[in-house]
Amino acid sequence: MAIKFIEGIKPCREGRFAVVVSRFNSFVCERLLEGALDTLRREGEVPDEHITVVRVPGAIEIPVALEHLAKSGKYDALIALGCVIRGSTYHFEVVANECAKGITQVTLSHGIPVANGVLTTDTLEQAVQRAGSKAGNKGSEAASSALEMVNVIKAID
Ligand code: INI
Repeated sequence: MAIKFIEGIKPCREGRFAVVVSRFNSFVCERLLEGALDTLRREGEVPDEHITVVRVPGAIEIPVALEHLAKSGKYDALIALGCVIRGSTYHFEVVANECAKGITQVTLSHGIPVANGVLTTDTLEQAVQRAGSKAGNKGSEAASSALEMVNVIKAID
């Protein structure tokens, strides 16, 4: 008996994706969005008409937008992009934890991949490094994971 391996490939021309991006720390979040869109188009070969971008005020609002997108049944995967910086708020833990918890809840309750591209850093400098400079682009990584998971789930089902 041969082992059956299920692995996602990246091109996903038929897939439909929604990206939820926070406006808080928009300087960073817009770079994450650029990375995510670039990866969906180039790696995933996803046509623009299969991509929806939803802007929300802050990371706290990301899960509720994800919940409605998931409930609509129109998307194969969702991508969450945001930036929570410890130095800029006394309620860093609340914002970061509630956002992460909400993302997990949506992905498990609807059974669709939600890629977590929400940065949580101590400083703005660390965030900038993860948004397209020396530490890569977390938005692009999240999009890549969403592409792979759509194909993995298709292969499992
Ligand atoms: N939202 C963020 O996305 N990042 C932050 O760093 C942040 N800080 O620092 O407070 C933040 N706060 C706003 C929050 O997400 C909500 O938009 C706000 O509380 C209204 O519900």
